[in-house]
Amino acid sequence: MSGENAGPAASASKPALRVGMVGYSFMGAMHSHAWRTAPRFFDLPMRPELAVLAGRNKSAVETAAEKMGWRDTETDWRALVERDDVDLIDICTPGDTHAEIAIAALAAGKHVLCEKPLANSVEEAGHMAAAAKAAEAKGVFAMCGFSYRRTPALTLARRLVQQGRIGTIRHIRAQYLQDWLSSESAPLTWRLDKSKSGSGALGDIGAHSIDAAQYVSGLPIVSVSGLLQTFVHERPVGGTLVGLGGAGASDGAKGPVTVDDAAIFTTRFDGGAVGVFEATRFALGRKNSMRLEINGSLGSLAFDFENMNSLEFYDGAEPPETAGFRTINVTEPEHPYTGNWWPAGHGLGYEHGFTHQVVDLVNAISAGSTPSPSFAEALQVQKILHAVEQSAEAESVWQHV
Ligand code: SOE
Repeated sequence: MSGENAGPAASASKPALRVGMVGYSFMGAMHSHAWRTAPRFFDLPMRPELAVLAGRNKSAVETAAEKMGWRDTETDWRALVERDDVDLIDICTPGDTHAEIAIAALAAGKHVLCEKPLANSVEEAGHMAAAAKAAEAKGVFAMCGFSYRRTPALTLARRLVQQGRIGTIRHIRAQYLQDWLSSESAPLTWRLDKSKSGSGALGDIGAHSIDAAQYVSGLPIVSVSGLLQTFVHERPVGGTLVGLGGAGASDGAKGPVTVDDAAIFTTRFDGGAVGVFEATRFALGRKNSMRLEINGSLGSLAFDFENMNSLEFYDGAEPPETAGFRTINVTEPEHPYTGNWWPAGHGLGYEHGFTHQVVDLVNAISAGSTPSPSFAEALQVQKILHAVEQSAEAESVWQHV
């Protein structure tokens, strides 16, 4: 069965895939939407069910379950992973909890989908990858949620690289620019607490760029040199969250920011290509500008998530007189995933990458094949994050991954 472009079929006869999810805020809502929507637009070999939602606060988790369509709730993830009416655990919590939940779930024979970055340290990620490898021998699978690679334009970019249209890759330029921390009054949230998030812009959004760059180019990063910067060292505790930022309480109470606000690093890729990466949540005016540009011997590609339904392509084979970047509207049935959605030309949004993630995961589980990005692949990303931190600490000494 083709995952990318196969429409839905009658589902009653399909085996159920009963999902248990931990966490119900931004990512939890997004994943709930994806589990619900995937079987309505794609012909999946299994029938996902929103079975049990877990969260510590009983009334809050019950309200979330009601709103997002979950059948039952738990207030302890340990009880969730032991339930025999759940087949898969979806982890949508901050990074400090990923390893414990994922390892327990895999030991209990549940498939796992875990939000990115895989963990808060290479050590934890290594344990998770080992647990996933052991589980796989028993037909239990784990995947990490790097959703951007399922944006049709980025999947198409990879396809063009694989078709040889770009030739030998020389440069990879990746920027992930947001601005929700620009104001010094934005409150101190878990994303700014290293003990919860592992790192700041580096792991939160730089990790997406690393995954996308390696996925599209097919080239692994082998060494890095980085710098990290924190601009605002203290932020208000409490206050009103608006989206991810907003205004902190004005009563004067402040707490320390323990992560990087900006991460900049250069990389070498296997085979000789070079990369420049930048991740920040202080690029005022840039909302979710996840950009990737690749220059090869035969062509170039450029993508910006703020214009996510298109891909810029420069074909070096065209005569110089008429050559130039042209915009491919990645909205046609010939494009990855898009044929399952709206009539040609109508476009997709942020949430579709998460739905495609569910589609690919369910297809892999049903086929008994390793989903990608596997925990082993996500461990390699974790090693790159760590190498950037080490390099930054040592003031730009090259670090091998
Ligand atoms: C915040 O920077 C954030 O929500 C990330 O945590 C997500 O992974 C990214 O998709 C959007 O921005």
